[in-house]
Amino acid sequence: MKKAFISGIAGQDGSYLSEYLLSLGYEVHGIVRRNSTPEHQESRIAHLDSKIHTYYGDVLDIGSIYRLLTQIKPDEIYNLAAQSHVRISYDNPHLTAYNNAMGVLNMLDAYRQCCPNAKFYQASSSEMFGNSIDADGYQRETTPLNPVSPYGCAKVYGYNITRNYRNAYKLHVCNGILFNHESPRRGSNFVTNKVVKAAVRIKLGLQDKLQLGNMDSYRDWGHSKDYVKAMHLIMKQPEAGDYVVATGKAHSVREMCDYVFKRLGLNYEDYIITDEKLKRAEELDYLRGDANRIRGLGWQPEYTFESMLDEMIDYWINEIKIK
Ligand code: G4F
Repeated sequence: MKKAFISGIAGQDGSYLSEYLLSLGYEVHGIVRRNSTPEHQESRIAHLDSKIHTYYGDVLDIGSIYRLLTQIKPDEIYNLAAQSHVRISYDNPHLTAYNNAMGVLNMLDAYRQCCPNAKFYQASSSEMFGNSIDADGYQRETTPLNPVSPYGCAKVYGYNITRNYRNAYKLHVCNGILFNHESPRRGSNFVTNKVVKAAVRIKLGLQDKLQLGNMDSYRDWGHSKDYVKAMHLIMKQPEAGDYVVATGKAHSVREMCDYVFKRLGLNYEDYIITDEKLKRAEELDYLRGDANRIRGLGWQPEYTFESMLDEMIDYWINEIKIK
């Protein structure tokens, strides 16, 4: 039985990855950050409680990482822990750098010393590209990294130190460069889930208006369930490498709002108010990924933009009606 160790196991991707690895027969271990409201902290993995092994831990608490990796001796390590909100990285730039840059180094170094025969996955991000875009309108593995947020800058360090450990120490370490990926488990301060939840509440008469920031940026949105399968596929390769994971289709925030409100029989223009505070000091305008490299290994997403949003709409209708 293979053993996996996941930092960020209680997050959206950590929870779907745990389910996927369990379905493949893995023993799954992971660290959960302590916070003051424990009842919310593990809600995404509560249904897996008896099947996975969780420990309090943090990528900044180097001692606990060394201890756990020494004890568990995993075959695969997935470093998913991060301060994952781009706008909040402007409010907390130092914390974002500690978690998303130093946290990667901590994990890599503990891995190198405790279990160097394992494989290591780093959750890199399309936010690293910033406003770099190839002439054909896509970002891919070779597109220059030109980050436009404290989050993106920290992720570039994580990406580079991962490549450095691969080359310098001949370790099996990989970067998945994931474009935006969503699901009903997405935090509701990310734009898709924020819009879906608010639109359902408006439909049910529980809310009048929705405040949003920039409506004209484009994102390549996929489903987290599809993307965790890509993570595992990347790790399965005999040779370590870096892979873009994306759908290849871009939609604006405005188009996403239009789809969601229309599905509920509403016109988004009647409800959305622009709030300058929700805009970023520097915006990333357009993301569309060319995932040909990983598609060449057989990966392809099962969800479309529409079926992903439909699932989120159904989730919130059930969730809100029950309460
Ligand atoms: O949903 P978002 O906050 O995602 P963002 O910033 O693209 O970052 C996500 O994807 C990255 C991959 O590229 C990940 F690395 C990162 O961890 C995260 O998962 O915002 C998407 C777009 C942005 O252009 C933002 O300006 O939506 C725009 N937006 C407009 N109004 C808003 C809002 N975003 C949020 N969160 N809240 C708003 O009210």
